[in-house]
Amino acid sequence: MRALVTGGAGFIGSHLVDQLTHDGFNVVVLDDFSTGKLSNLAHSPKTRIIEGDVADFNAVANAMQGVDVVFHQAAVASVPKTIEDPLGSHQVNYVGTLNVLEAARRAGAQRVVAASTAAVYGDLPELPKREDMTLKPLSPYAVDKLASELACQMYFNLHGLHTVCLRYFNVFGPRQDPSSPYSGVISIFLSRLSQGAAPTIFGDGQQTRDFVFVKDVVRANIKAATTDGVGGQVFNIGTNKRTSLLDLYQILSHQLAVNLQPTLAAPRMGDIKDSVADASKAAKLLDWRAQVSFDDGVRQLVAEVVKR
Ligand code: NAD
Ligand code: UD2
Repeated sequence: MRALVTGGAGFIGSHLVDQLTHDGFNVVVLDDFSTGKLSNLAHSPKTRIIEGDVADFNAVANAMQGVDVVFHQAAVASVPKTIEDPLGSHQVNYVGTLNVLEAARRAGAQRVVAASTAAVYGDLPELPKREDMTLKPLSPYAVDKLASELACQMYFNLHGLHTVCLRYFNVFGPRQDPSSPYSGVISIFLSRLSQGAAPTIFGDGQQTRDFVFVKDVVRANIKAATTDGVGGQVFNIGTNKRTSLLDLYQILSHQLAVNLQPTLAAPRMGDIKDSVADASKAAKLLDWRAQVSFDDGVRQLVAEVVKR
């Protein structure tokens, strides 16, 4: 089986490449290296790497040759970047998905699994989030991800292409890049604490998130690609549990054995108070549940950081 991973040099994509390689897939990566790194693919040296842009149909069609299954991870994943450049990010986040679907259809690929996001739920208060709830995408990022979900469903309905979209909640794990202020909060806190610098908590720290470990997200992708009868479906990928930022701070400080007071700052504009998945649909139809507890995930991550 040949698998194409778009965005395969990124945080989540590279873990997916490692697992697919381990499972015996012949893996092709299409990535423009805008945020991805070649070093993320060091564990899978046999991967065929194509440098190219998902917004360029010919590049996608070329990478698609002989592919059976596609894992579409490439995106401008930073919400602020999509607010700054809605036209450019639309080419990647929506047109890129359309290119993947159309190239897959033309090449006779059987399945496409696409990365979506909990951002499609916006700031509506009802919790936990279920797939059938009202959606409220609040950024170009969320609108393009929702449009991509609809395009995936459309290709299933029109062409029978087996598409599945996964709404990831807050993913964390090794290789998450802490370099931007809008990187995942765990990667930022860990990077600062391990350098002896105090992180900033925006707001009172009581806000909660559903942190899901990257290896569980990889398992969800593989389940989505290998389960029959789920074409055209959308699934939440989260743990059903929420952790407050203050708890996160304490757990990280404890595991790193540091004692630093966080800097407190005003809440971020547009910050959502609480977010947590109801992931029972994935449990029922994909037989997927998060297996790595928050504490274990953080332990694995801290061990990697300390090793470096
Ligand atoms: P990432 O930035 O590490 O990975 C994205 C990858 O896509 C990078 O390797 C980047 O170089 C590549 N890429 C970007 N634009 C491209 C283009 N035009 N053509 C080809 N490649 C391109 O981010 P990530 O956290 O690994 O995100 C992976 C996917 O998961 C994205 O679709 C993102 O929207 C989604 N997602 C992530 C999270 C999270 O918590 N990390 C949450 C919800 C959804
Ligand atoms: C996540 C996604 C984002 C979008 C959004 C939709 C990530 C990295 N971001 O944003 O792409 O889908 O959900 O709701 O997955 N914080 C601090 N200090 C810091 C950094 C963050 O206090 O240095 C806070 C931040 O204000 C927020 C929480 O930590 O309350 C989580 O922040 P995040 O950027 O990791 O993720 P989130 O949920 O805001």
